[in-house]
Amino acid sequence: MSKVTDFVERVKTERDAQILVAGILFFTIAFPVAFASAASGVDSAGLSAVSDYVVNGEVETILLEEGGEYIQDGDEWPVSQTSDAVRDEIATAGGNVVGVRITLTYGEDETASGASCGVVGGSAAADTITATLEHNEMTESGSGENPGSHTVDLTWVNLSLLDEEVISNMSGLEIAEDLTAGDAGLGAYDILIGVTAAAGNAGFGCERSDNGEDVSWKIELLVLDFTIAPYIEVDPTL
Ligand SMILES: [Ca+2]
Ligand SMILES: [Ca+2]
Repeated sequence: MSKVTDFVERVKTERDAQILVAGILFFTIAFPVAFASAASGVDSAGLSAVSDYVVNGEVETILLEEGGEYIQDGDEWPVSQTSDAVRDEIATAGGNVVGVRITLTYGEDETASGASCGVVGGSAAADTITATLEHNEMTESGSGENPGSHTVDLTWVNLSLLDEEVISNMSGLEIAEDLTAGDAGLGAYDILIGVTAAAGNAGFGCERSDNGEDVSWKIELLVLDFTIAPYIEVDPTL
């Protein structure tokens, strides 16, 4: 007789075996029911009502690329990145990719040539360094002048919710939806870095020239982790 058949026979006849079976059935049926009702209780009582909520969020950055290039005047340098390259880091950070960021730094490389440059060398004219970020047909651009640095963020969730102390007139679920990117945050990120150079004026016998600029950059993904809790007002007079 197999062990299973043996056990079935014991269940038919022995009281201890019957209690064991009843216990197993209770735990396998009762616990999922208990957890399910607890979870739906949180939903219905906690976040689905339109009420006052407090959101705590933290944006983590994941490095996609650090690079640099001498970009000629009038040229644009393209950079293509995808979320696949940092899939594990995204998962570790919680998976909610809400934006892409580029930080650019640049100096000034104008040259002055001519016998009188030591006296009437003039001064540099600022170049314009521009970055354009694109993801899922959304774009964001930002420019800066050299020498210096600037940052451009392209984001696709309502990050302004994080700046509010208390959010009213929304349900917690709506807030969560507005802060969650899902699959729309993943995929390709296309970046263009452009330089428009300008040369300053110098005095007689000296000429300034500027062919472009040496630009360094850091490209990062922005990953948002957040919690939403009902806002409970404490009466200070109590
Ligand atoms: Ca210049
Ligand atoms: Ca330059």
